[in-house]
Amino acid sequence: EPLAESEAPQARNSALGEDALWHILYSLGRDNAHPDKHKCYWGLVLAVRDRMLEKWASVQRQYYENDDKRLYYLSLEFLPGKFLRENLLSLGLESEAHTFLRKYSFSLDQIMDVECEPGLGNGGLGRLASCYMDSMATLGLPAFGYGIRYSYGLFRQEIRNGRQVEMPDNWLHEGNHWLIPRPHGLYPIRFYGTVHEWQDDDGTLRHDWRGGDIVMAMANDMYVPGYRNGHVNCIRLWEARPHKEFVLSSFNAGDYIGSVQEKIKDENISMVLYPSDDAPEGKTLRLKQQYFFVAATMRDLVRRFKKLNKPWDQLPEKNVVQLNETHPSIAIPELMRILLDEELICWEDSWFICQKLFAYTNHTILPEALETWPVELMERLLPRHMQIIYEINRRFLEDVRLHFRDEPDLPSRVSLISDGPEKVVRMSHLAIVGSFSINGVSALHTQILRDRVFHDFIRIFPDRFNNKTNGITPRRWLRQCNVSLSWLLSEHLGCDWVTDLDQLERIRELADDEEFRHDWEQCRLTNKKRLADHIEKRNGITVNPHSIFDVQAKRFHEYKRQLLNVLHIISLYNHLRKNPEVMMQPRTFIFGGKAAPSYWMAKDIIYLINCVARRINSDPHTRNVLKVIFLANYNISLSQLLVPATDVSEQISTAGYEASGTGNMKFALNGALTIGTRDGANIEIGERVGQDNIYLFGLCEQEVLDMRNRGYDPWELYKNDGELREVLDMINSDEFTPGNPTAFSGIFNSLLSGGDRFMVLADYRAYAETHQRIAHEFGDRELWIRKSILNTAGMGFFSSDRAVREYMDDIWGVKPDV
Ligand code: DL6
Repeated sequence: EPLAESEAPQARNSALGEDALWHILYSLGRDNAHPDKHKCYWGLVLAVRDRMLEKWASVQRQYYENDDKRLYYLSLEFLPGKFLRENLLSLGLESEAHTFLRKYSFSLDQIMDVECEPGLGNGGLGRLASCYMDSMATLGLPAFGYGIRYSYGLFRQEIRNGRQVEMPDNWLHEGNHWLIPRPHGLYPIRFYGTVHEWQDDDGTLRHDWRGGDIVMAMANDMYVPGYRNGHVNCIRLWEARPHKEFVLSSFNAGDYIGSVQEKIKDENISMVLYPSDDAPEGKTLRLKQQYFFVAATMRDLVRRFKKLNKPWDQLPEKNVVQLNETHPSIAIPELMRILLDEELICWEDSWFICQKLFAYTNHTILPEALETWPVELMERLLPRHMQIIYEINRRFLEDVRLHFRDEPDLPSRVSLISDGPEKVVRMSHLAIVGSFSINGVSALHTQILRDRVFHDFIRIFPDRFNNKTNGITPRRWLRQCNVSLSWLLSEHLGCDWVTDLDQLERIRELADDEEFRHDWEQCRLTNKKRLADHIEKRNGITVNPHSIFDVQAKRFHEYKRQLLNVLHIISLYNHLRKNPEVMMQPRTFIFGGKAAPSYWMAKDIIYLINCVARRINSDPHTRNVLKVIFLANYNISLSQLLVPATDVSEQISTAGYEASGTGNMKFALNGALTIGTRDGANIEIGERVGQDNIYLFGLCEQEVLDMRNRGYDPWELYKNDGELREVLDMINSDEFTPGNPTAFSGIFNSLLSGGDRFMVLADYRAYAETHQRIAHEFGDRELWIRKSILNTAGMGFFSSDRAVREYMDDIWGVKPDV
């Protein structure tokens, strides 16, 4: 906790470079006479960190002094991307850093290579958490992020012989000075054990959870500076530490290895991030991770609250907890346990406090992604929590029966516990019942939650549901990743757009200015050349920077339909081979993304793309006009390179399946044109950038439902569309895998005999026709650049500053402290 004002140290006023040299010698213990790029990097990190820590300490002090309401943002995942450039930018230290580096003949780009990117998330949900932390700091909110300091982040993807191979991501192998470990204040976290009942003096039945295993939670703090406002917040990531260094009994009994294994078992909890974002694996270790980080976080919240000496009913007046998905929803029974069993508050008051404290964001409607935990596992691992969940459920269902007397089936539909062959706790129901706000992440997604997924709950809690369309931070996703465009924008608008993205509207009128369009195109070309160089280095393939850069970069999942994209590429290839004389707009199709290691279909789709790429890129008849690139190990850094260089952004999920998408926002903000379905936030992007400046195609959500209800037969499409049939027959033969005709039979069958769950074939024709239009319009440079400008101009709404302001005003009730 921060020092009192009088004890606070003076802010540093030496030059950044001097401090970096000082740290190289005194903190790193290395000779600082002729620092190489590693030393320069680490020295700079420590010098920048000093400056953040000073600000952080004073901000923390301020929170206490001003008696601020605090926001706790609980997320099992964060994907911050690399820190150095971002922090320099936010703190206004970029030019000082350049001056220092120039002295030793390095560029910032060069030393950024030294930094390891923390992959502490799977994709959209984790990246959203990081964008929101950036906006919270920029808006000066008293906010705290909480998560897990995984030793191994999401796996590193390699492509070998066209297939994805997963390699461990040991991101901490060189240490990481952005993270400050706090080994002195550890919390004990209990698992298993038993519940004892006792009676207090009033005869009230009380509970006490005892025994079991104890694992220690140690904080590691990661700092998040606001953009040039002197505000610094922190994300606290918990690391599991052994309760005792060694189990003394086994150690003394001569079982040295056994005692070390106990220690390792405890540390396992924070060892690795689960690599699936849409199909929870239901493993004990995962539930342990969830409870571990939530229990430590609630300890921190309660500790800070107790310092204020306020009555318990003021807990929700001084704090609010946002649950990022259901992963942290065990926080609800955990707080109940603390209030009931430790603070001896009665059920009614405890429940009142809980329901006013928690808010829940839903990020998915895929039925397989809605989290459940077997009752049997919960009873063993968290016996007291299971009792509390039963009691929450009993009281809730009693209420439901009372208010909906003529709907006898309703209680079982909304119950927190589902009856089936295996009884499970439905975590989304727990989160809904225990929260005062439940939000979806785009207008369509929230509507689907209302109409279908949580329809019953809307009637029970009509006021709890609301929409908060996602947003992205303009600092990383424009100012940092697209330097040339940022300069052009600042030249015409001034610099305020960085924190007030609606200002971009003002470039609308410049779309008619020929000189501005010319400059715009030059910026885009610079970015495309940079990406082309990267592709040449990484993949050894030359691409034409004047071709259409068509990018689909995101997790691999059947609903995201990378398959639709590759089917269309094959049909273009066939067309070119059959009509060598036609002039076709040169196109470069670029893919990036990881598949969950156990998701075989997604991995087969990666293999298909790579096999198609190998074939097309080596065909002398087509390779000047058509290229297919798979960029391995898609992560935030790669995304920062791709986003500003993209002409066409592929957002082609089956309508009704993508909750929002945020990649769609990043590309459009940087002037890419979207080809997309009427899904997630694509719809709202279309409304903002104008329907003439986006290529929406295919079935809408209602049409998907109707078509399925009517009976959808993909074989009909196969029979009637010759071009499509030819493509499908090719993947069902050894065309792309010579000698192995069954390599893609799984894919072929899923599309035809398997019923094409994600309506790939149903949308194929509309997709192909839309691409034809795109190729044609890309050739009209004036038209295309105008559309590109109008995309950027219309994207102000999708700033995460806007989204966080909405959360702040409508849900959290916290105020900026600046
Ligand atoms: O809200 C962030 C992001 C959305 O933009 C994506 O559409 C959605 O798929 C993603 N959801 C998840 C689900 N994770 N779990 N569970 O990552 O959230």
